[in-house]
Amino acid sequence: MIPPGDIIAAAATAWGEAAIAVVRLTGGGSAALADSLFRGARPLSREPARRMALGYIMDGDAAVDQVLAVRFERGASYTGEESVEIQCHGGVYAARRCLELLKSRGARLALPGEFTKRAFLSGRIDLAQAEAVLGVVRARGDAELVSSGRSLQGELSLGLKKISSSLTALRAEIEARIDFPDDVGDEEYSSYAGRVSEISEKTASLLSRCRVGLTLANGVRVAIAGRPNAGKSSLLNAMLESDRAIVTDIPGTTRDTLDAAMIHRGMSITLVDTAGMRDAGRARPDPIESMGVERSRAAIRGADFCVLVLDASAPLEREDFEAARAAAARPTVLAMNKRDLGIVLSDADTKELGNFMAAVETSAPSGYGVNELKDALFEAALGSASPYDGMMATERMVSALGSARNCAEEAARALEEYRGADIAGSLLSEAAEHIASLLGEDASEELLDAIFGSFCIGK
Ligand SMILES: Nc1nc2c(ncn2[C@@H]2O[C@H](COP(=O)(O)OP(=O)(O)O)[C@@H](O)[C@H]2O)c(=O)[nH]1
Ligand SMILES: [Mg+2]
Repeated sequence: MIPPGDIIAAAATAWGEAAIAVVRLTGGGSAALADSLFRGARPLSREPARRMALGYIMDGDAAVDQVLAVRFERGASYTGEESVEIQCHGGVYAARRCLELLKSRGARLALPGEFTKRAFLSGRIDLAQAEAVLGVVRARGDAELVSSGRSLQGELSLGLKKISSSLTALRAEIEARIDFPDDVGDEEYSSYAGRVSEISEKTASLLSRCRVGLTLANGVRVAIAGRPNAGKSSLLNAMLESDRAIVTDIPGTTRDTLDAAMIHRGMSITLVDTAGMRDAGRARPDPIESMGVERSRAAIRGADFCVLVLDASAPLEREDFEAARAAAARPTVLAMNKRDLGIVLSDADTKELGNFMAAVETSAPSGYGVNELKDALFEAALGSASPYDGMMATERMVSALGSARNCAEEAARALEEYRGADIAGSLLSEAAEHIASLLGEDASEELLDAIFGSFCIGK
């Protein structure tokens, strides 16, 4: 609960030189508090709600800044509470002064995410929507923004609520029969089982869309492995369409790993160039190079996927096998590079290296096949799902949805096997609890602190 009169204030825009800096405050009595330092044609509390008023922020008799201010009424603001927003001139000083004045009049500085937390506590948005706000703020690509917007608008919440009410209705029906198990016929059991399966399918479909949203939010990390001179750095540059990595024909040029991010079809992909697997068994291994090889292995372990680059114009070498062994730690896409020089490697050759999700012929200098390679990575991450069907979700949400689906599936099995309506009933109530946790019903203070603590101050 929010104590009455607890007015919080924060800068809503980033500190720095900019056109405007927005300071906002929320809580019962915000407009009256703003009246104590705003001087316009009339007190802000007497201006119509949601209408900008021009005036000055006063420190005693001195004007600190000329501002535009607006008040929002309870029930019609971001937080759901009475709120005020003051647009100071950009830069740091005027807004900071305005905040200090607000503090001296009784407001306190907001904690991270406290505005959005209040929107949740006042019931204006549920937890799934609150977390989607963060998705919008952090979006790096188009698809991610679309999926966050969708969750923010409440599409995910609506899906969850529908599942929740089907669960409740069905549970009530099943539980009413528990007291008279002998009266429950086979047909009734299988009709219940059918309805539970339907719920579990709906949950699974929501889950897969949330997985897409989570993948978009996390982005994917891809390590580029292969023997020295296969063309790893060249391919990285071609994928980025910039010369990030140094390319030479001297094997072992890349000694450290290098990260670079790009967006492909709305998804953020971080490419990690690696030093390449040099034959560790050489007579006099270079110590810096050896460290690079160790880092390459660590980079692969830290990645979601791997691209194994082969010089397809030459026969396989021992180092290719070494690189393939390291890459095998992650699902891997094969790049058959140097296609322009003529491909000599056969399918049988590459089969000896292992199993791959896809193989793409590339030629780094001309960019041939590079887009296909990006597509292959995209499909490795998202399968056939369209990124634009995603719904923004967090690990917590995906895991709760997964548990709800498991409970529903198990309940359907229990009913199919006539294992008793009571087992099914309790599994369904467990599923309902997982769904409720997604919407934030009965959320603990610790959970809320963990979620909103990752927001910025002023959001
Ligand atoms: N002809 C041709 N040369 C390539 C291709 N990719 C890379 N190279 C050349 O191969 C050499 C090694 O490339 P580099 O990207 O440094 O390989 P890395 O050691 O795997 O990072 C350089 O001289 C590149 O210009 C390609 O597709 N075709
Ligand atoms: Mg290199």
